[in-house]
Amino acid sequence: MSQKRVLAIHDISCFGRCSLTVALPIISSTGVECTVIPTAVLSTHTGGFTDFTYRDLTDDIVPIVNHWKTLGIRFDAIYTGFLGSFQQIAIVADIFDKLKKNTVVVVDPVMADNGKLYTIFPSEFPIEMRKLCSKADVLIPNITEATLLLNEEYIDGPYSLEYIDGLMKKLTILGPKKIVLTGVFFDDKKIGVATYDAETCEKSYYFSDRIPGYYHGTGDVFSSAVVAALVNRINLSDASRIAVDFTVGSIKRTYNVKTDTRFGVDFEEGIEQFIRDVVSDSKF
Ligand code: PXL
Repeated sequence: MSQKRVLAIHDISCFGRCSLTVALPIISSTGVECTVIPTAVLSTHTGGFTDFTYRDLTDDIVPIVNHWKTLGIRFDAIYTGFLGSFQQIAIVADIFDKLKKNTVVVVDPVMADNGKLYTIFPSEFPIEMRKLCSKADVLIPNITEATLLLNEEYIDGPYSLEYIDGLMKKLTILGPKKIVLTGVFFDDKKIGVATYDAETCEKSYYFSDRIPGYYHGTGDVFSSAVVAALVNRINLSDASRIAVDFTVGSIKRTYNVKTDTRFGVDFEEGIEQFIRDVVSDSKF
């Protein structure tokens, strides 16, 4: 069996543990090659820091892909997260078409949380993001992103099972056949994920204790773990369960030592257990 290869298309936020600085170690740790296209270099992520630097690398993206086309490189998965502009979204959508060859496309439509579009994005951003999401095989939104993609009003939880199932079904109508919906809760104690596969009609729910506070980069830790598990031929519900355990463990370690929540979560000390979980469920 040849080694699997993922292409991760995200920015590099030099400090703050998100995007590529998270995707690379998590995906690589499971024995999968992680190729990257850095879309921008920032001194930190944009969540809670001011005066961060931003070097846009949009002009480099197409030449990188054109070079690869001469090399005939194939990817088992392409994984995208934070994208900084309409132009980047359009370019990445083209890349899916150019590079897809028996490739699973995973889109985390990073743009909003807690009912609000991130302030750095214009109000039309979800419309462009919807176009990208329509090309995904696996979509990993939180509830706010799901409502923006569906052009629905955001409502506060706790949610009902019918509401969550309805959101996931409607998202599959946009294009992706597999949905992993994060930030799902039916009461105030537990929070977790729901999954839906429109091809098999399978659904799953997995919850963990809610930890107080808002931790940056947890969406990227979670989605990177899902991608790593899926490429290791773990099914959608087990991949999501493993990713929840890994993310929650990372949040707990960070909560216990009271690190500044902007600095990201301590996922590094959970990697050993994460690898064990992936290996025990992997179909290889
Ligand atoms: O974690 C997502 C993310 C990635 N990259 C940048 C961000 C964010 C979230 O705010 O600002 C630059």
